[in-house]
Amino acid sequence: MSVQEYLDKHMLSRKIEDAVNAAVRAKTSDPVLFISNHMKKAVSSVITKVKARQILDSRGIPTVEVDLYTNKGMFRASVPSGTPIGMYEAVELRDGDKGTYLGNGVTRAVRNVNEKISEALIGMDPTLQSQIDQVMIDLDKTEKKGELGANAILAVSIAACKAGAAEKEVPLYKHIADLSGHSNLFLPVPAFTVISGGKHAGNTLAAQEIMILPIGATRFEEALQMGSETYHHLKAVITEKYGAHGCHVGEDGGLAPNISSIREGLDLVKEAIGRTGYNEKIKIAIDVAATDFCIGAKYDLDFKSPNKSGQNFKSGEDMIEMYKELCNDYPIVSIEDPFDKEDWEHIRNFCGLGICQVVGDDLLMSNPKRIDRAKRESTCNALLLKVNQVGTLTEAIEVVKLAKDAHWGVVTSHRCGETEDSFLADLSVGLATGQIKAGAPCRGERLAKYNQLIRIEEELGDQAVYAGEDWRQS
Ligand code: 2PG
Ligand code: MG
Repeated sequence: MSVQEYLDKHMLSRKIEDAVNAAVRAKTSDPVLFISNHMKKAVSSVITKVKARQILDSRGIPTVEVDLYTNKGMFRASVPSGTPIGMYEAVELRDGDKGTYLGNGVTRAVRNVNEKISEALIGMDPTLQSQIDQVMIDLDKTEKKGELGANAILAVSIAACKAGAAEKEVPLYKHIADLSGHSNLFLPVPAFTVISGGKHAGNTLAAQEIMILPIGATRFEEALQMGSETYHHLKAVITEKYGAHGCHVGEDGGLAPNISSIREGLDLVKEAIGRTGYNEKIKIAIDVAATDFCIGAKYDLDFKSPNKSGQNFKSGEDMIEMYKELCNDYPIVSIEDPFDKEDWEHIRNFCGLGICQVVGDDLLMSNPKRIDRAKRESTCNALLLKVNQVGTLTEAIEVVKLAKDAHWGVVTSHRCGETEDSFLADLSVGLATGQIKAGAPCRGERLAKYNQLIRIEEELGDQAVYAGEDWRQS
């Protein structure tokens, strides 16, 4: 490495220039001492070590955890994982050795952090998030981060962000807001998954999630209380109707009674909301995840009932009619992935009706090109942000900007395979997304996020603003 490259890598030229400028401004009589003290302070804030390991996520499947060290201490981050959807998302690097963890090991990604990324980042200033992310992108050299693995890169990116906040001595959400260039901080409206289905549960419900949104709460803490109370009333409603075994939970912590229609699930949720007395303060959202049961041009709503599969096929038009009726009969304000990820025609037609928020998750895969197309064709009006489909924090910030430029709603989202990392909470506040989906108000890996939002609200005190009725405009 040449001297110039070394200076550039560690941002030393800029720091030396800053120190000299400060000495000139101070008109110091001892510039050498002044500059050396200034430099000592400036270079104290560097990454000194990056160490990764393999841990297990909430499904018991390996994922990557990183400890990133600076002179300020150790900063830990781990990455979530979900059901892979396709060619547009960043690559989650897995070992593929069927004899170990059924092929799901991440030791290659871990090695990439310990051997390649670590060497490239040591000496860098942790506050310079975009440079850190760019170094990893350049090192990877592939479009979808397939060489180092997005799971390796993202874990380091998040750990660096935590180190950057500590370096600046500001809360994590504040550092994220600075990085994204705005000053609005909102506590998001939580979308609590209360009923699980689809690929997330063993029942026969085709749709993946029924969620509740406490839009009428005045504070996040109150929203969490409403969510918890509704969840427990729902448990009682389900127990009365299906017995206690109806209260097993799916991967996101939602209850998974053996129901087979969305209407059945919505009736249970409506009954539970009624018992809380919160009524119109709580709205409903659905993640249909329709890609999972689209066969050809038809939707198989009985895809999980082996005896009935194929008998309840619906066309795209039938699905639009079904959604219209559901939105009419229940307080539904948001539907995610109502159609297959390539069924641009029907989602556009449905979105055009303007009945509710239409969220693109599998449709968009948090991919800028797909977001651009959706903006041009008006196929949805909200983004589900899954940071691990993007791969770095800097790019995730850009993706959110794309959505906000189109005046879309933005939902900061967990994955079905989560860890106890609470980063998502700070991210949703720092990016002022107005909405967060982190599963049920139940199970530790989900509550890691919601409980962190309680702490953030407490820390912000009088400055805390709950997105509430402005959940889509934050
Ligand atoms: C979704 C997510 C989270 P997964 O579809 O919105 O619930 O699921 O992580 O399986 O993609
Ligand atoms: Mg989804």
